[in-house]
Amino acid sequence: QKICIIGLGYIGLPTAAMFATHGHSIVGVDVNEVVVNAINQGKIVIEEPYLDIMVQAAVTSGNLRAQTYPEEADVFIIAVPTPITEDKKADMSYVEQAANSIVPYLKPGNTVILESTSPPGTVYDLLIPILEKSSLKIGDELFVAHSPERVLPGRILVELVENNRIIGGINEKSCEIVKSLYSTFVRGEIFLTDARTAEMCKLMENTYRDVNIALVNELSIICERLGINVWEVVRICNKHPRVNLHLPGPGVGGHCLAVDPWFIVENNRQDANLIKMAREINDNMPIRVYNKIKKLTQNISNPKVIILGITYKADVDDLRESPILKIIDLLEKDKNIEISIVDPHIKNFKYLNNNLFEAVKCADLIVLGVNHQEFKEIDFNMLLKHMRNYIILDTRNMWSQKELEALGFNYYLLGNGTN
Ligand code: SAJ
Repeated sequence: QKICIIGLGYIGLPTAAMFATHGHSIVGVDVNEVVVNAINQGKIVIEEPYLDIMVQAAVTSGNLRAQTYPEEADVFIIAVPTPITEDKKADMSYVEQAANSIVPYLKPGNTVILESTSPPGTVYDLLIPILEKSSLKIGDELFVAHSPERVLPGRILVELVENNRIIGGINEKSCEIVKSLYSTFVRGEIFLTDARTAEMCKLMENTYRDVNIALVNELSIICERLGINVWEVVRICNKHPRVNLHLPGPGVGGHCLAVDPWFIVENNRQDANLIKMAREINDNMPIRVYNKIKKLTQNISNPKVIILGITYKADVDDLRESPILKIIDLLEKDKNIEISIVDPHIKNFKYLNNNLFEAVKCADLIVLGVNHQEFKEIDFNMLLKHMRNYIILDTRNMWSQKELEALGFNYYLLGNGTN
């Protein structure tokens, strides 16, 4: 089939490449010409394991080409961002623009799939009214479904194939058409439901994770005050067959967990208490890390602080909603503190110096923000030669307290009330 995919970002592009390498003819659309030109040369501008190889194969086969405007197709997939506004509401402008952009190209028998994460009601209240401008009979001549993406950055290509998939069609025919389409590459189970339920399922999956992380972050604060090591509590509790505590840390980032719960809160303020509070707990974690940094450097004049890792999580190049950026914002306001950043996944950022040994010259405190693989193999003996004071704040429980203390570091683990 011919598929037109609007939005060639973290979801649209892997999906396009996947369909293209499974025999479909794909026109990828993005407003960003840099992205479009790169793809047409078989290259990518984002970091995701194996995506470069797949895009290259897809483009070389002739099944994938990119452009800045849509064209006629059998199926249209909308995979544009749904960010959050300042006042914590879903910004649906990209979905709106994408939907409007395909209206002139819609023909009887076409299918429109919304993959973007959206507040419950989006398909009926926003998408369908736009699609109706085509004068096609919705559900009869034009089939519509919400099939939310649920893949984990860093494992996108594996999870696109192996994860179960939700398809929320506006009627049975829409469900069946979309199911047979995704069946070309999905090996997981495909669950059919209505559009509104699909919208809520997607939001609740990320909310479940956010609330669980908030629970353990709250526990981490309590443990620190009571002189208990939260990491030990989590390790032991999780031996129970029905307990699965998540991992505490410096906060929750990314364009999903830090955003999606607000899409539920938005129109349910009177009922969504736990969900809202969890968001607030996680959003406050960077302040706690900042306070800890202040405490650890209080007796040093003009302390130099090195932040290792600033992305929203390990082994990705994505900075969206990263809690580490909030810590940096707070540190910046403190004119006495000198900041240096090391992140092998980032090429361009203020204070960035990816030569670790140069960055730590005369440093007093190393803060591990993100547990990238690269930071597992650090030569701490070399660090000792360059630093002024030997303090470490590990927010991810990546390193061994015993080993670092034996080398002469003052090692602090976030959430460990015993150190
Ligand atoms: N985090 C913790 N503690 C944990 C787990 C994560 O603090 O125990 C933090 C991470 O450091 C990061 C944030 O949470 O800052 C989010 O990371 P993540 O790995 O939990 O999730 P994402 O945002 O990369 O991807 C999520 C996934 N959702 C679920 O697992 C329910 C993914 O499957 C979704 O497709 C994706 O959101 C999305 O696009 O919605």
